[in-house]
Amino acid sequence: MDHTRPRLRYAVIGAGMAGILAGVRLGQQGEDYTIFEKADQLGGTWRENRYPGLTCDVPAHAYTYSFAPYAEWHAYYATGGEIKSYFEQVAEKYGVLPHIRFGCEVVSTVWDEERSLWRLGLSTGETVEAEIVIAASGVLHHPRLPDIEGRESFAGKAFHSARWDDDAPLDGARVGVIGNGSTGVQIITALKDRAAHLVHFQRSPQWIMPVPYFEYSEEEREAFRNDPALIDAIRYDKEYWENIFRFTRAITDVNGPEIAIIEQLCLDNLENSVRDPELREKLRPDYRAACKRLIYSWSYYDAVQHLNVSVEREGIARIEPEGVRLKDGRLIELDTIVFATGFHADRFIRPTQVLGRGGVSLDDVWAQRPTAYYAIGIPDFPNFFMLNGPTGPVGNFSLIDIAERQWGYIEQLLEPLRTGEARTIEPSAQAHADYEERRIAAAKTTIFGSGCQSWYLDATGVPASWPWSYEAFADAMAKPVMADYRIARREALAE
Ligand code: NA7
Repeated sequence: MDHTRPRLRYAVIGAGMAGILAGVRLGQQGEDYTIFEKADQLGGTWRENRYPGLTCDVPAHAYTYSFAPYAEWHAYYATGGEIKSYFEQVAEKYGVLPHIRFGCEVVSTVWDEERSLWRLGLSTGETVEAEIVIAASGVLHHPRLPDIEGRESFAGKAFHSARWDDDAPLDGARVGVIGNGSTGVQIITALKDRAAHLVHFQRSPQWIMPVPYFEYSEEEREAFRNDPALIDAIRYDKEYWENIFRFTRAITDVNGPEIAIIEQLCLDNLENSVRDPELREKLRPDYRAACKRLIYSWSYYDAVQHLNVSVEREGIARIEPEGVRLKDGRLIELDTIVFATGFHADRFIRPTQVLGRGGVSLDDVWAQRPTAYYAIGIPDFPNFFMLNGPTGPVGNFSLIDIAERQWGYIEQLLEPLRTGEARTIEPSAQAHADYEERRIAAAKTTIFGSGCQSWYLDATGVPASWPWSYEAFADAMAKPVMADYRIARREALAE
């Protein structure tokens, strides 16, 4: 059937890595789009986190858009500041910046069935319309403060790692870091030479995977500038990708040989790096490797062996004006406390109020757990697509690569809307229910569900992530099963 191409407006929510990706791609296709960003700068997680030692644990050359390699990384792993600057440069180079409305939070987005469009309420008081919403609002951006008695009573500076206080005493000060995820580990590593006394409060020890670290010389950067093939050789390094494939297979095979190899590598790292047997035992995890997100570090075990650094495994009884009172009665006096206690990982686009067909609220649909068909869309939320939404892959690999694959999938869903053949598209309720049933059954058997606490788990204790291999994800994203979609043709609704 011949249709005229309709005018489509795209509202992209969030100017982080995924929102910029959407902007680049929509711009290349000449589409009419606006990115709404609540903050006054872009960069998402790389804007919000500024703590000392902030590093991406994906090799820098693998943590770029496939279409925008970058020669300037200072080292094999990039700092947060470098990554933010990279996104700023990409947004500028690809003409995305003029499409971003900064300081403009989307507070609601409501589906108008009659007109087949979304009405977005903005923090500025305006209402704007868009036929298509791309939710690129990030995952880990609602800080989770610990529920520790007396938290507010501390007399010094106390703050969450993602709300860094530049006035807090660090140099020559007594600093406590509560939390032992990637963030806590990176902060300890960065402060070991600055604080007079640095205390790492660990509720659970971590598996620490040793990784190489080296800086690139100016000559090497010059070579990268002149020959992008050198960058590709790192980005597409066979061994690196085999490790990723092996890692995701390991996640799905808790008794298999591959997870055993990971555990052995980490245990060897502990044995070979930590000299004091008492400290070594304190740092030894008692759950399966990769159950929590593996920590990649080349320097943490060295840092905790510095004389001014101590590891505290005794539970915290409360926080007092002078410091942290432990359950054994000791008081650790401190000037600064950093809560590296993670994020509410189940929020996604919320608190934005999202109302789909018939006024159905996303909050209600997600009352038990956030879900989406193949992590992309939700029944009754037409023309609404998520990047890095719930049940997407998580692990020690590049979320940029994940978002690019998701965008490739979304583009295929957009095609019938762009040609004018269809007015709306969304996954069918049946397809979504089948996907969730299979996903939950598989997720329970992954390493994430092997009995530890982590941000990977939903409120019912089921891992909230993609439970199959990386290859399976790549295959699924390569081509949508269009029969699983409910497509409203222009004239009539056809299932
Ligand atoms: P994570 O990985 O969620 O880690 C949070 C840490 O905080 C973890 O060690 C928790 O211990 C600890 N925690 C949380 N609440 C408390 C209380 N009440 N007392 C003591 N310790 C507590 O957050 P990150 O910011 O490090 O990293 C998040 C992700 O960002 C990371 O995975 C990367 O993808 C980037 P627990 O293990 O629960 O015993």
